[in-house]
Formats: sequence, C-alpha cells, structure tokens
Amino acid sequence: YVPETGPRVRVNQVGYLPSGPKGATLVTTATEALPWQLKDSAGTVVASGQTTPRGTDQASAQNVHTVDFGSFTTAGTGYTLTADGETSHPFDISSDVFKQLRSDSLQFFYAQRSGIEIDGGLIGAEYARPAGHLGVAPNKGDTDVPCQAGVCDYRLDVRGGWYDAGDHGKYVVNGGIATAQLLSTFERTKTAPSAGGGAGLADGTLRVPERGNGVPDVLDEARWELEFLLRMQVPAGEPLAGMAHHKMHDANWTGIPMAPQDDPQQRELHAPSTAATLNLAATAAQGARLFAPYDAAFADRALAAAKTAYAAAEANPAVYADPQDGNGGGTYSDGDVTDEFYWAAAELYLTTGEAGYLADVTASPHHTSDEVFGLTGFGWGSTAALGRLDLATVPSGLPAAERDRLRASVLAAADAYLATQAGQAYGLPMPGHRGAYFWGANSNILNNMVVLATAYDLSGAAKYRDGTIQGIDYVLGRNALNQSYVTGWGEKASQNQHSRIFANQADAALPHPPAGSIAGGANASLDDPYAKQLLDGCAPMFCYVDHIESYATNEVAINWNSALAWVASFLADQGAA
Ligand code: 9MR
Repeated sequence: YVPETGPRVRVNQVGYLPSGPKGATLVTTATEALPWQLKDSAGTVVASGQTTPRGTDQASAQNVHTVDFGSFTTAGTGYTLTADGETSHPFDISSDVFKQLRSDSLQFFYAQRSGIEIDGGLIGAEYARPAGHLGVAPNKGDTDVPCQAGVCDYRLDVRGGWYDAGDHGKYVVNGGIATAQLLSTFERTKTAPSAGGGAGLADGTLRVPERGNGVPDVLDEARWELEFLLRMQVPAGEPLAGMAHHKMHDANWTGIPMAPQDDPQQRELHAPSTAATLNLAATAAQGARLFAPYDAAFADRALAAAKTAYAAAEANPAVYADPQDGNGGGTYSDGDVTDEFYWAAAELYLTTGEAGYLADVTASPHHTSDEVFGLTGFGWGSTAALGRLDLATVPSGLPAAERDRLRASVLAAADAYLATQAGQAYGLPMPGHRGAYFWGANSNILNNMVVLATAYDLSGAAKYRDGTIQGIDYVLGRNALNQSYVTGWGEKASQNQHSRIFANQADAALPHPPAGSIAGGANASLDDPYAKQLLDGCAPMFCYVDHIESYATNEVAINWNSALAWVASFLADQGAA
C-alpha cells in the first residue's frame, strides 16, 4: 500500500504567523543543498534561499531537507513554496491564521454533548440532532442507570456530559483531563501576558447555547462535563461513598453509524475507581475556583464534592479499574494513581490554600520528579503534569523559592522539548522512534506544546513561543503523509474519523466530523484490524489512515481535542500580540 502524499514540499497547509517561525520539509533523493523559492499568489518570487540537508528522518525513513523562510514576514494568502521541481500546497501568512481554530476546536465539545438537543442553527444544520440518552425509547438511560451485575444495587441519574470519542461511552478518567484542559484554556488568560486578558474567550465568542449568559463560553462548555462528573459520585450512605464510578457505557459495542438517540443498548455504571475519584476531585476543585465569580452556589457544590472525593480516594487508595473490562466501552485502566493523587492535591491546594493539601503535594514523588514531563508527553493516564503546570502558573501561597523551582522545572522540560524538536526534520516536539508513535499521540505532541507555551507564558523567552508555533505545522500538514489531522483545516485534511455520529464514510446522508476535530494520528502499534491489514510494516509517521474503521489511528476524542483547543487558543493569542 502506497498512500498518495502529493507534492514533496511539505508545509503547514493552513499558514504561518507573520511574526513566527516558518519552516517546511522537502522529501528528496538529493544529498546536497537545493535552491528554494517562495512565491506569492501571483506566482512572483518573493523570497529564496538554500535548503538544509537533514539526512534520513527516523520517524518517516525519508531522506529530507528543511527550508527556513522565517525572515519573510509579509502577510498574504495563496503563497507556495517550490524546491526540487515540486510546489507545495498553498498557505497563508496572517496574524489571524489560528483565530478560528480556537473556536472550531472548542465547538467539537458541543457536537459531542449527550443529553441535549444539538442546535443546527449554532453549528450547522447537518449537525442538528435530538437529545440522546435521556431515557426516551429506544434509548435506555442515562437518567436512571443501574450498575453492572454485582457492582452496586442503586441507580444513578448520570445524564449529560460529552460522548468520549467515536463511541457513546462516558468515562470519568478521560472526562477529567478534557475538562481540566478546557478550564486551563480559560485559566491561562488570567496569568499569561500574551492572552490579552481573555478577550478571545469572552462570553459570546463560541457557538454554544449558553452564549450571552454572562459566563465565558469555554467555562459553560466545561461545566457541561463537570456536572456529569459530579453525578458519577457514589451517594452518601452507599458502599464506597464519595468515590466516583469509573465509567458508564453500553453493555455491548454498537456498530457504525449509530445516532445517540437511536442507541438501544442497556447503559451500565461500572465499579468506582481511585483514578476516577481523583479525576473528579481535581477537576471539581479547579472548576470551583474558576466558577466562584460567576456562580458561587455551583462553586461551593463542586468544591464540597472535590473534598469528599479526595477523602474517599485517600481511604481507598488502590481501587483500580479492571483492564479486562472492555466490552461495550474502553477500559481507561491505570495501575498507578500516584500522579492522579498529586494532581488532585495540587488543585485542592490552589483552590483552598489549605495546609493539608499542600503537605500532600510536597510529599508526592511527582513534586520533584523530572519524569512528570516525559519526552512523549502527558495524557489521561499520566496527569502529574496538570498539577505541576497549575502550581507553576496559578497564584498561590507557595513560598517564592518553591514556586520558582516549579517554574524552572517547566522551563527545563520545555528546553528538552526544544532539543527534541531541533532533531526532527518535520519540526515536531516528539522523538522519532517507533515508541513515540502510539494511540492518540497527536494529543501528546500537542501536550508537549502546552508545556512549551507555558514556558513562554512564564518567561517571555521567544524560543518557547517559536517552538509552540512551529509544532502546529506537523498537525496541519507538515508531515510524511502531507496530511492535516484537523478536519476542515488544510488542503488535505482528515475527515473520515471513527465516529458513530459523524459517519459520512459509512452513510453519505451523515456529516463528516465538524471542522476542528483532530484525529488520534499515526500509531506504529497498528492496534486495529483495518490499519493492521493496510499498513503493516509502515515507518512510524506513515502509520495512519483516514478511514472510519481505523479507530486506533483515526478516532476523535475529547482529550485529544482539549489539547488542540488549549494550543489553538495560545496560538490565536500570538496573532493578536
Ligand atoms: O485514548 C486511549 C488510548 O490511550 C488507549 O491506548 C486506547 C486503548 O485502551 O484507548 C483509547 O481510548 C479510547 C477509549 O478506550 C474508548 N473510547 C475511544 C477512545 C479513543 O480511541
């Protein structure tokens, strides 16, 4: 199988900021430097230079050169880059280039909402649908959901939240990081000098039904999930009271397509887990401090739930989700929850200032470990970075020396990501070995950019801003496949992601995923049968196919879009700066 990869000059197919770095990658057999030309939309050469030969790129196994045209800063549309007889896809140079990526990437969450009618007037008529999973036939749930046999003898109303991904499951573990990243997208605007005070995220800037209610829309969106997470808490008086159920989903997998309102499967609560409980504690604590100015009663309710959850996790510190419990939904199992403890303690400390939580923060191995920022990035199963980043950025009573040490750790991690990036001819902050290309790794790449961007927010050092801006090139088409992984963004963009809702490839009457939906990305482990039969033997960066059946390379997921949203919001701010 040889994929069609288009012109051998690989660029960010969307565009570049006038004030940012501009890089491209040329695939060629040449080993000596070659001339390149940048042309405007009229075909006039506006800049030129020589490529830099880079030898064999580890992740793609291609012989490549890089092109640096960063000194060209004139805004315009329809530029192309020519080298070695090949001309790139067209791209823009514009300070507005990432503005709508912020709102598109956040709109994905509204499209994934459960338990509410989706308003086509807000996000496009093709996305309109009735509310799903409110107990209206043929749905069974989510307003009165029993436990799996033997797990509990009560029922819970766990309506709402977001569907996790291409399935209709709702998982507290993965809901946690996604909610935290939306909350942090907003919280960053309170401390980051380049965030313009949050004007880009003000009430009325997103296409959500709550727009105009006086609350920034990104907080409205995060609350939709937070309310669901709160409902997943075990009620007082029951065994394991205060813990959170790990997940709820269909008893059996459904096929594709399947509209939420048509799902006939029984919905079931699965056993509580310590990891889920700490996800609830962390996000409810963070939500409490951010909602306090807008809705004090909700903030109080969230904080009380967070405290109860944390205490329950301390009393039940090693209740792990069953790694075999994967029928009808994913497992999100995690055998190490020390990082979730650190994250939850950090959020509770930042919200309350209480000494007990600070003691737990400082006693955690994650408070000093460099591994919090591993080279392949953080994610749903490794959440210590979420705590560390917030301790470094959110104002608190931490002693200055301690806060400075944490800030220095963010900068040191960012320096390591810059060093990785410098070694990648496609410019991404991810190592090139096979092990760095795993299920959902596009989000880990983006999460490394979150660390780079936070280093810029903390230090003002341009190298971190440049690293973040350059990193998005990979996501938007500067890669071995010449493929943008974000629907609607770029000449050749993913559009057939694995989704039961946006299943156009399975049924032409259905829409593609909405613009701003990111695919999981290249996965050298080929963890689904479709990818396995098609791509066996692929070099890591080629292990991707834009086909609806390839859930291990091409699904949508809330934790992947939350990483994109955080980064897109940062990038939109850099255009305004
Ligand atoms: O994102 C998850 C990835 O890290 C795991 O390797 C994979 C297999 O356990 O599961 C992914 O999460 C999926 C979840 O289990 C079910 N909904 C879809 C998620 C994205 O593929």
